[in-house]
Amino acid sequence: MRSLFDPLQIGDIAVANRIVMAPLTRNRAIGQLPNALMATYYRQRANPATGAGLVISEATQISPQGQGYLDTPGIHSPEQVAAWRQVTDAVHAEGGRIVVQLWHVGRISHVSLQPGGAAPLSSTNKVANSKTFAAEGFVPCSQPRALRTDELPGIVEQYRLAARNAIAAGFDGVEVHAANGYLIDQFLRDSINDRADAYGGSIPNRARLLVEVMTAVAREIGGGRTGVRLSPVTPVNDAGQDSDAQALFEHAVQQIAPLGLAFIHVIEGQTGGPRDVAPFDYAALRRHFPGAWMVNNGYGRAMAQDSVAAGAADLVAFGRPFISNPDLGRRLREDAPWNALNPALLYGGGAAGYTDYPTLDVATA
Ligand code: 8OZ
Repeated sequence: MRSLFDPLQIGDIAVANRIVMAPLTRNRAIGQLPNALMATYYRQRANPATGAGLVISEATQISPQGQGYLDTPGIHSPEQVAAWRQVTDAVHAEGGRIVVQLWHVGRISHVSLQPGGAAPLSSTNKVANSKTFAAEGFVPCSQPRALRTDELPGIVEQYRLAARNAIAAGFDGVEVHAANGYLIDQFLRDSINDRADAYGGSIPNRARLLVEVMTAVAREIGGGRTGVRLSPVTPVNDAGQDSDAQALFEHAVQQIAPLGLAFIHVIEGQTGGPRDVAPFDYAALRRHFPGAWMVNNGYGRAMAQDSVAAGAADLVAFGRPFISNPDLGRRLREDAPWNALNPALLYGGGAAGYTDYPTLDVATA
């Protein structure tokens, strides 16, 4: 029987176990640059003997316009690429694997974070009824500007160049962030996308940007180093619900499956919330994809073990549990208790609530 602790070949990436550290926004990249504190944080979680078999980095903007929150890292400048090296080297020194999550927030942004104070870019001119975090604290999302059709090749190009930068920075691959109501999701869903061009209306049209991005990234770095994160029914970031999420996401997966992707990562239900927020047949989605299937959202030890043992998932991503338990892998193995999370220290700040959560050894010493 398959176990959470068995190795797996994910496309071109060999992982030592099925435990994944989910992408987690922590807002410690001052000036959009990865730093030594971040390298320590990732290193603490990267050794497969005690931590994750695969680390997915925090969401990382592919361009200046792709930023929506203060102090999130970028991967679009030479300085950022060089700064990521300390993180990828630290993870590899522990015997771990790491992919970077490529992110464009679209309309989930604020003019104060945009170059020249310009309007954030989206599929639509409709403002998101949501908040983001800027220098002045939590602020309502700004009025976006709908991208013109002739601007979309430039967006695809930003993803391609970011993927190239990822390899130059020492990452083992990338995960394209197509979830949680950010740019690609703003094109996918008819609850947001109100376009009249080839990128709006029908399901194939709304999936077009995702398919073009995945194709460009897979061509650039290889499908075997490329994954994608989807969240078919999450309502977060004012994403609403698509009128037929099942048909939309089955079409999307059918279209990208021939690219030979390393993995698909699915958030089941509402991100960080209830798993049963809306009906969705995830098993039907998986039937369209032959690669590694990664699941996420509220998994505990028994549920994760059962999922892998039953073959329902190949990998399980843990988010908040990995924040408060750097040695979550060991705790899963030994069925040890988990440290509680301090939600006040999630976003921004320094080492407190970031690199100071105790391992089992420290806690029992
Ligand atoms: C929490 C806070 C800010 C951003 C996501 C990148 O939900 C995020 C995010 C989460 O995917």
